[in-house]
Amino acid sequence: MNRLFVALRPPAPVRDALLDLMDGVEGARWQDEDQLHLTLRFVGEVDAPLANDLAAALGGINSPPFETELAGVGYFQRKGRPTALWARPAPCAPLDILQRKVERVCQQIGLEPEHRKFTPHVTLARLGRHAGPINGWLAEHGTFRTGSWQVGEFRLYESTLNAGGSQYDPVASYRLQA
Ligand code: 3AM
Repeated sequence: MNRLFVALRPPAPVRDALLDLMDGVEGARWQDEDQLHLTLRFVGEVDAPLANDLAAALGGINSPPFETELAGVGYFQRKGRPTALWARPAPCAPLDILQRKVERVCQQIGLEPEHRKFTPHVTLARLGRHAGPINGWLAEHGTFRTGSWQVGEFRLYESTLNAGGSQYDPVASYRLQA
């Protein structure tokens, strides 16, 4: 079985800007540079034939390159407790269109539809039960903005769960073309 997801990989200068945000919350498990990504679709565990179908079907997506930027930070919470810190893209119609194309392909090959609303973000940290307060961090980085970059490809990633965190390995890249 392969645990897969489809994502964008921010370019190096953007990753550097994200790494600069990774301080100031006690107990936060900050992501490593090589973990940084913007998930378009979490696929989950699929067997090898389905993984191959997905890899091939993603190659059929036709979408032009587009510009995007990250603007703002925030957090996810569960039962009133913050669980993750993230940076989010500014509203970006081409990003939403690409996400919908990826979703359509996933359904065409037989995956269950993703019903949760697409909330584009780049996870910066996971927060356990004993993490410190995040209000200061949120206030400090409220005006975070990367400047825009061109998205020229998206990737299929394999996720491996290790004791120390998740390892994300790109298994295929798909060039966006006008
Ligand atoms: O893009 P982020 O870092 O927010 O949390 C996992 C990570 O999200 C998420 O998929 C991304 C790559 O692993 N993920 C893991 N299990 C998931 C699940 N069961 C999940 N997303 C939705 N459902």
